[in-house]
Amino acid sequence: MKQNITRLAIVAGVLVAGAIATTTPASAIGGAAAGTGNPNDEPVHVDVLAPGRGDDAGLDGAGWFVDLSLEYRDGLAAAGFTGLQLTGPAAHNNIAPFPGTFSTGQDDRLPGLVVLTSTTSSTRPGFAGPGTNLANLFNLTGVTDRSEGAAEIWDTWLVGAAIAGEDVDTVLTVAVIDDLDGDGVFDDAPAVVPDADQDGVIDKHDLEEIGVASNIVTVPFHLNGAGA
Ligand SMILES: [Ca+2]
Ligand SMILES: [Ca+2]
Ligand SMILES: [Ca+2]
Repeated sequence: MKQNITRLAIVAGVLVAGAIATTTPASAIGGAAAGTGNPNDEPVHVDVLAPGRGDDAGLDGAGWFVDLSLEYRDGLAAAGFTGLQLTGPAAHNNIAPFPGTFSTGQDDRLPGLVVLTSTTSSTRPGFAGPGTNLANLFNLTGVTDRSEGAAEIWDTWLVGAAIAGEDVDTVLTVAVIDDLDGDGVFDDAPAVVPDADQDGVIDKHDLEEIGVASNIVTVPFHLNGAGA
């Protein structure tokens, strides 16, 4: 047990360090320009803190971060937030003190979130190409601000394998899906985003077709293929 706690502390330390070591939010330098109008009009506002546009991230296609700030205007219940999360592969998956499942698909803790890359593997087990919702691979989910009835959630993923390739240009796309079933909760993200507009590519236009509750942030960057 002591060993488990120590390991968790190490994981938490690494992830928190990553969360703090942010660069200029992508939306502040143009990321939100890919969105669907004034983000202040949307019930959810997404900021991508990492990666930054044009970054050359990672080791051998892994070891890069996706670090998000998600502000839900109507608070935690509307966000579908089901609890704090500290999770990961193998022995880290869904264990105390902050259990959460870890796989591709809809996140059990923040079930409206969609995270895509344009180069996501279609051959790794559980991965179905660029439409694969990567949200349930996030490691660390917590509540950073609850001012005025809103809820700001930070959500961080340390990418553990080259699931989007290496030495390749890619585009990260992040949004929160609309309340598709009308139950008042943003909890309707799909496991796999379909090519909804049938143009042969899965990207932000398909999210617009499905319906979003937030701005859509796109971040073009490079996955470094070199080792340490
Ligand atoms: Ca999860
Ligand atoms: Ca819903
Ligand atoms: Ca499409």
